[in-house]
Amino acid sequence: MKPFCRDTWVEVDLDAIRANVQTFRQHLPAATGIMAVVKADGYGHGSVQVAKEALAAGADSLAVAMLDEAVVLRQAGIEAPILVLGYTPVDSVEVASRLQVELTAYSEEWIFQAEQRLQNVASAPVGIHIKTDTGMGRLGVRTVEELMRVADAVEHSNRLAWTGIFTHFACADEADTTHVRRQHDTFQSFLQALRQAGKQLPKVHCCNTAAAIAFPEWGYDTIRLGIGLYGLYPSPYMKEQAAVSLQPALSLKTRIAQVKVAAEPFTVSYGATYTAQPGEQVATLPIGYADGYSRLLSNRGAVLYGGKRAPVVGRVCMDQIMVRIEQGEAQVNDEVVLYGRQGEEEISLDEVASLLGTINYEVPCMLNHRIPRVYLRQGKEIATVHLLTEKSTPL
Ligand code: UAH
Repeated sequence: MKPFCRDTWVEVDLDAIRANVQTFRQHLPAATGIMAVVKADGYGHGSVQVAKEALAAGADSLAVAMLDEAVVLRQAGIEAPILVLGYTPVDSVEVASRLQVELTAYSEEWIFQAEQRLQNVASAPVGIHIKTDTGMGRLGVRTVEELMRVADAVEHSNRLAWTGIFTHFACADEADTTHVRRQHDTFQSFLQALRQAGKQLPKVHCCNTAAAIAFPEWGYDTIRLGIGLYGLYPSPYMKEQAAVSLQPALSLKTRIAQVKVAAEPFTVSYGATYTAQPGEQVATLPIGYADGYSRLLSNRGAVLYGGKRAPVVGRVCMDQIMVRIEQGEAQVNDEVVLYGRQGEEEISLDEVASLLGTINYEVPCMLNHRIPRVYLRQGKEIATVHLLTEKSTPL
């Protein structure tokens, strides 16, 4: 029996994930590790499956945005080091301690509070990566003085261990390298100040995918590999440069639910914004904006059928869309590709992002738990995950 009851699914090619890790392995200095960034459920691909594949392919640690995402990985039996990149409320530090998850810190106050909360906790000290804000304007210490105070506080703690220092770049994916170079200079000056104060530097990291591609020599102890892990380039500029060759891992597929051939004109979907003309073949597909297929694709998007493009006609509904199929006689159950390849044609996440006026990162993240994930190795299905029907705590 099929493990899910709908004809719309995401396919994740684990061989592509593996190949992308290996590509970065070759691109980077041998001493630089790879921290696989699997926040946001692995950018919509499934954090547990991507994490396992990335680790098997040569990544040595993982990163998430929030502690709950790390809990999911530990519950799945993953023992590799995990860093939470974002803010952790201090009342959750016991969870981090119990699960041995490293946290990001950037305030003396937070460190004192965390230290107090952990006084009666028996497990090993919680690893802390200090975040420096060198020009992102988001999280992190901004001056050498602040950095010294935070570093001293962590060093003096017996419940926290200083295990990392990092920064995050704002413009590493752009042709103009002024901002990223300025940020890197500031980061270097922070590191130098710590050395001069006699401090032993822990794990140092600053590169996201874009910086790892453009400046592999800035890899330090590890890079934080996000979008590149999934086979996507951080920006159209970086795609054009093609300094590394990446393989997209995600496809979105469905099957036709109904076919109508217009004997006379009929209007399609809410608002009747499209009229099918006699002879036109309109197929209804079981996917909509409630799955993360944006309503902004109404009368703009396209899908692939029989290796050819078929335009989305009318408005995207909550659970269904309609497409005009111009070749062949479409049948109920025929496969349609919404994102990915079919034959020689491709609808890339970059193309969809550009239609939506956003970045490729957002497109897979929008695909939510209504859509089952099917994992492939060598083109064969090896596992499925359908979060919608997974058991949860009863009310
Ligand atoms: C702090 C931090 C992030 O928020 C994200 C990443 C990964 O970025 P890419 O997806 O662009 O590689 C790293 N670090």
